[in-house]
Amino acid sequence: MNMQTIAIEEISKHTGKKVDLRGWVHRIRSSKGIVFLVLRDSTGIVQCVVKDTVPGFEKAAETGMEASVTLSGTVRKDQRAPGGYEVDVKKFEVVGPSDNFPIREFQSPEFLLDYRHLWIRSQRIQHILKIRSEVTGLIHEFFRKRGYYEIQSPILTQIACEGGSTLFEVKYFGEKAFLAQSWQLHAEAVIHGLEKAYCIAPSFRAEKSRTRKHLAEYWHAEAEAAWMEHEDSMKLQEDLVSYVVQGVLKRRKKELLELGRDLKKLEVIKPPFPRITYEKMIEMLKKEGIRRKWGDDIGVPEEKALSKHFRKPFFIEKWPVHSKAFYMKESDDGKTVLCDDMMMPEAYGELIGGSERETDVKVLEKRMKEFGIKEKDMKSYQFYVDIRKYGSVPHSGFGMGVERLVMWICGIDHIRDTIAFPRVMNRINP
Ligand code: NSS
Repeated sequence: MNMQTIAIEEISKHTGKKVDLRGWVHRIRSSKGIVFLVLRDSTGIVQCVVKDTVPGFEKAAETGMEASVTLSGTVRKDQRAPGGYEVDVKKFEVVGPSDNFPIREFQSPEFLLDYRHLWIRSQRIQHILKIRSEVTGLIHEFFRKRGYYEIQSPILTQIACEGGSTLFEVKYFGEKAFLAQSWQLHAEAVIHGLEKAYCIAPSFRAEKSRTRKHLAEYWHAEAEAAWMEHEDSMKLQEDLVSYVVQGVLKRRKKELLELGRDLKKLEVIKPPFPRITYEKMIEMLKKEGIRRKWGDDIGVPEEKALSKHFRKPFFIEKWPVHSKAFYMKESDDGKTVLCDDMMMPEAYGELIGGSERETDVKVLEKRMKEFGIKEKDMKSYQFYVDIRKYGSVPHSGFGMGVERLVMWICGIDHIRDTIAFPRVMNRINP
């Protein structure tokens, strides 16, 4: 299509002038010799009026929702039109017809997921995907400004970074392999050369429960740095989240407002974020009438009770040794590890999991046994232990769920709409 078309968002600059437009039919209705058609492109929507004197009027009158069209017309200011402008069409053509578009108003979430390949055109999903694109762009920007190198790590592995219960198994030339749960264990090797590394990559978790915030395939923004201790890692995490949120506020305000997001909830996101220890968390929960004993994990009721106390994201640090992963460095108290979970406000739950890593080979090997890594599997982890034997340095890192961040920034209630084609337990299509 070699027409010199303009984007719909540019329409106000062309008042009184003739323009060429192309896009899809968002809505259409006709009455007595006139067709009102709302045209959509990736930048917005505009109402176009086709009268029966216009060449192509018959085609316009028969056009179905979501047909692709090109048209030429004159831009007119009109307070009553959505967006404040209207186009008086002089010429109209259908590029790709569309009969009986299956999506109508008020359809169930499951129906919309079955037709995700078409629902993806909706204004709502487009706003979210634009915000998502901004989020990943800002994450890259943040790390690069701070001298981090982007590193890709293997997706096919034989190691379980986050325990065996959520591994996806695949066949690897006759051997058993898994889809990566995290880049972390390989990244720890990389930072003994590059010092600072980050990635945005897919991670896989065979989550066997249906929740509002778990995907089987999600995008994971992870960072790892040599010489970085637990405290510095938390500073990096709060800086990252603040940078992304402020960036989205600046660049995607329109989409946030269209989604009905309360911007005040985002404006306050600036460092520092409050910190509480796991021990303090148990006390806070007790005051809320929720009893949790040392070593217990928390779920949605606890997240809700805690988040009432915070307007910003907050850290829960220093969890009991055996409640987290094998690789975390033991604190001086001997019973906790130097780790943090960053929790989102408004009861959105965990956004980031991070820790300083254990560097003592003996402690690490002891932990691997305690966490159930079998002797026969040890050869796959040998590289990880090896890193500690040759010029080991204190180091830390963390992982942030991109969809979790997008979900909270957009203020939406289910993670599935933060990614173009969600993968959850009962769905691998389209
Ligand atoms: O399991 S984590 O808590 N931590 C790790 O994977 C570390 N190895 C990361 C690291 O230190 N490099 O996952 C990190 C984050 C977690 O806080 C969530 O925001 C997100 O990854 N996450 C998920 N998002 C969507 N769906 C699922 N299933 C999911 N699991 C974790």
